[in-house]
Amino acid sequence: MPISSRTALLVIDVQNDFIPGGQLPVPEGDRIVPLINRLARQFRQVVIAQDWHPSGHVSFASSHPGRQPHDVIELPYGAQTLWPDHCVQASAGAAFHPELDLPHAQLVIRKGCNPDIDSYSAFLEADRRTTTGLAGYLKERGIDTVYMVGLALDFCVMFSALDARAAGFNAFVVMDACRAIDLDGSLAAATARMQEAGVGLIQSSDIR
Ligand code: VGL
Ligand code: ZN
Repeated sequence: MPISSRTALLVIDVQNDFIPGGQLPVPEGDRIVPLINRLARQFRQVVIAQDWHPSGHVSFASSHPGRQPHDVIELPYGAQTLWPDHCVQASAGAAFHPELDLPHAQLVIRKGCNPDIDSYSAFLEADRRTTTGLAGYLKERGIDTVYMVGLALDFCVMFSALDARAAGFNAFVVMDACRAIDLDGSLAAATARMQEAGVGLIQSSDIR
């Protein structure tokens, strides 16, 4: 697959809290950083997503007395998995992995900033109504195809890929440039959902 000028790379949540040693570590999350750096060199258009929660965010178990991380609660917009406090705005855990090297990235899109709404997706918050503006940005720049890499494959990468498809983009997930949390079979479920939605699941060696 050659890369056209109408294509962007979306690098999702490669932040310290999602790396082993962070607050919500994704196994082997650090391993993909050199590959992402290398892949990104092949893309003219690079966008970075950054999970960016206010303290006391609704997705934090600590905001719900008696609840533990990984509990699932009902919120006005539906089921919400609870997490340890993570990616608190301007904290060290919210910063990008120190070796992430994307000097030519043109946009950092921060998500999950609304205290009452989570946002796994870089396009649409969990209420499925509030947009981040990313689809409009990409469309105004003539982008019709989005490749995605990053963390976590079964949460933020999957929802971003599904929403990219729903917004009319061709969408590819570069599987070896992602890692998963894999909570209760979430990785297998994510793979099936993405395939069903027409997301291309590829390897970095498919891009040249
Ligand atoms: C993510 C859980 C909570 C992710 C973000 O980046 O996949 N997962 N916040
Ligand atoms: Zn989060």
